[in-house]
Amino acid sequence: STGSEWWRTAVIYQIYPRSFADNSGDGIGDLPGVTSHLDELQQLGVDAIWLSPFQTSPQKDAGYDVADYCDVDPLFGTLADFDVMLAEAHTRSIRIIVDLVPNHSSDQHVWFQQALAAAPGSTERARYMFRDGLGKNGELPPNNWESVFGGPAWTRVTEPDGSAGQWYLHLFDTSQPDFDWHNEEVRAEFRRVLRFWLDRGVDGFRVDVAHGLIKAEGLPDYTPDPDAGSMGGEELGVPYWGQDGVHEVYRDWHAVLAEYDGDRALCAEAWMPTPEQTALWVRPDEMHQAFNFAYLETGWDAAALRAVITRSIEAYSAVGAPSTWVLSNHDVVRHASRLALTAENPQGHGIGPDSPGKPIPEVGLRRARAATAVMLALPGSSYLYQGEELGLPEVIEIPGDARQDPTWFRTNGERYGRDGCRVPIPWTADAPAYGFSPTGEAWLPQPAEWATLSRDTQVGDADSTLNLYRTLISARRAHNLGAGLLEWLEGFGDDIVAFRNGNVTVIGNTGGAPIVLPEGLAQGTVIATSGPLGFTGTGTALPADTTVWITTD
Ligand code: ISL
Repeated sequence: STGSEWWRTAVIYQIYPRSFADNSGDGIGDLPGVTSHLDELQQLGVDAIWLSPFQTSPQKDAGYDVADYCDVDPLFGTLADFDVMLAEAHTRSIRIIVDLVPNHSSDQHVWFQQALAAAPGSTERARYMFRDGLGKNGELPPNNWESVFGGPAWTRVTEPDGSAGQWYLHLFDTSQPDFDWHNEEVRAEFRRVLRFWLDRGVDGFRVDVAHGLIKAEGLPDYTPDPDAGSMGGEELGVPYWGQDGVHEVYRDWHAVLAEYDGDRALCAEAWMPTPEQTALWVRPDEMHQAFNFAYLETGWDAAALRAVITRSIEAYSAVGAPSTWVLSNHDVVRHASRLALTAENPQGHGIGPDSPGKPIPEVGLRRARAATAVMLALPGSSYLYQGEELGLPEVIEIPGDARQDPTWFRTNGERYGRDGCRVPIPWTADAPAYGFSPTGEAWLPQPAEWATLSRDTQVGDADSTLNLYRTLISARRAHNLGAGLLEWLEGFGDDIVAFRNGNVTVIGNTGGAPIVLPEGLAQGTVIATSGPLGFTGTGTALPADTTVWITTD
């Protein structure tokens, strides 16, 4: 990964630090834990790591509530530990991108504490979104917006003199006040934060809620259409997502990164409804990548996959950006469960963490392997989420008193939240904590099946999910698939995803029955397969829920 614009073709592995590896023994993962497992990531073959937040935080939203953007939370180690990790990663040719959370800070950030102590109308308040309430005594919130985590998006403060006071906006938890991005002081501060990490040597940033920084003028009421989905459907009507002014911020950041050598990159978490809308974030003078959530939201369904892949490649290449592909992250149900057959969700559509149903684990894992084998053959850059290379399922049985996600608390247990995809990684089959922690218990309970899914258990098994990922990533590199061009193959039937990328032919079977491969392909070399192939009287069969990579020359 030394070429220029490495991010165009990279395989990027998301580490959720609190659940990756615990070195200190407190049951929470940390940066020395990351350093101690870099060899395994090098063997997996990833080009870069994206680290979810490790900065100073009271951890009300697992670190997405930052109190100091330029330091490491003691839970995760120190800045010196960060520097060691970065250097050790670079030694192994693994780049590091860090999470940046600009939409909101923690309520423990010094600026918010100053804002609370200052008067309405002060410069301290102007860094956040304070407003007077409505009603006779300001007892009603300034508008009807709801928090993404449930409940109202406004909280009323008590003024320094003890009176009931103004309200502040928080699109997420009450502990995550939104910044006012029209404020030049906020903009200057984030340029400083970017430079702080760029100077330390990071290769880029994943930008949290990159669609939310600017709110519509006048903060108009907004009532979501329940049928349109969380993003408000294809109409750009949500007054806090995707407002035009947000792009100015990223043009500014693009210029900051361009001052540095070494191809630093910005990746937008802009959860917009369509690839065309997301592509606005990756115009040539803005960010370099944007997560393709339309792809993540597509189930294991050939017609839907063909459509979203075509549409994504068109939308991103129209602005000169690479497509990205992603199946899992720390906010959604793990795809080994999401893609499983359920009565309500026959093709695994949807991403809701809140009603995963009762997936059939064998079907889920088979489809997850097949879906990953499609994804890693696509041109562009792919994101992996820690644990998917082990085929980890969503953990559904977490007792209420062990749950930690604010969504669970803010909805009184009506929405499970995202803990099920955040359960600490099993490194070994043994106690304590399946090798996650040297002592003590993992911060979320780990299920008994972690023993058979552990990395140690899988590493020597040629058919394991771990070895499938290793094979796919190394074949992807050997055949330069990230930089290739996709050419659809016709004539395989509705349930089949079939394409060529360079000299590799990829056939994925999303249907319920095996298909017989045409003779030309059957005589080729199978360079990777997500599951065992079958044989019928007439030739090689590709079973249901299986993807194969074949070269014919
Ligand atoms: O916009 C959305 C749809 O309502 C959300 O999906 C939103 O994009 C997403 O929740 C943002 O997630 C990120 O920011 C959150 C944090 O809790 C998540 O973990 C993070 O990935 C607040 O910082």
